[in-house]
Amino acid sequence: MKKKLLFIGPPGAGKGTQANLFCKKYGLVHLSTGDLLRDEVSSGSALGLEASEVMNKGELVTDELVLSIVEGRLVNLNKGWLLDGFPRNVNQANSLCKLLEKINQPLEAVISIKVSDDYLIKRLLARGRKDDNEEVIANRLKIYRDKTSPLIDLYSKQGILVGIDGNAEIDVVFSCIEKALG
Ligand code: B4P
Repeated sequence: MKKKLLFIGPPGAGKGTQANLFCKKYGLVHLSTGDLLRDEVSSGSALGLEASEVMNKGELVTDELVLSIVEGRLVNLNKGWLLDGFPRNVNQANSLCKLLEKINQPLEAVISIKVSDDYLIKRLLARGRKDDNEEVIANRLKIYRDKTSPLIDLYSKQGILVGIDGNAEIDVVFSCIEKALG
């Protein structure tokens, strides 16, 4: 089973859902930049306050902030890790590449979870987080298309990308991911 992983997909694709299941079953460390940022917001810190305003509009927080959060956590993880929601643009992908080279832990696979827009919107509205309303979802989808989706091509060219149909039930999607990484 591959153990240095990245899950990529539009908002609501189920990255967090699948990453949680996968890390529990296979003992990997789950690094979700969304969760880490929400923890920062809950702590009430100045950084959290700044991040909260950006996240509530569906924008990406600054690369510097996200990188500082990820960098410290990736070092000394030898058992395996799963990046969920990071990188989200080419600059973050380049920084990740340099960081992984430095710590000599190359990415083994990238799972790209694909879900139709109708279904994404339905799921996010049903979840109802602060950034899950129609206007903000539309902005998040646009940012995904403009900034994040070019990474699919980048990882595909490196030969480590696997596309997964994320429209199905959670356990069906999970089985497909297990097969792809086995
Ligand atoms: P994230 O926390 O990464 O959230 P997400 O993309 O909206 O959700 P995800 O795809 O993980 O969906 P989930 O499993 O929860 O990002 C939030 C914000 O943080 C961003 O907008 C940005 O502002 C900021 N941010 C994060 N990372 C950043 C970075 N690197 N750089 C800059 N900014 C960053 O699933 C969604 C819902 O669908 C759930 O309710 C789930 O139960 C349901 N669901 C999942 N799979 C399903 C299935 N197969 N069938 C039915 N329902 C399903």
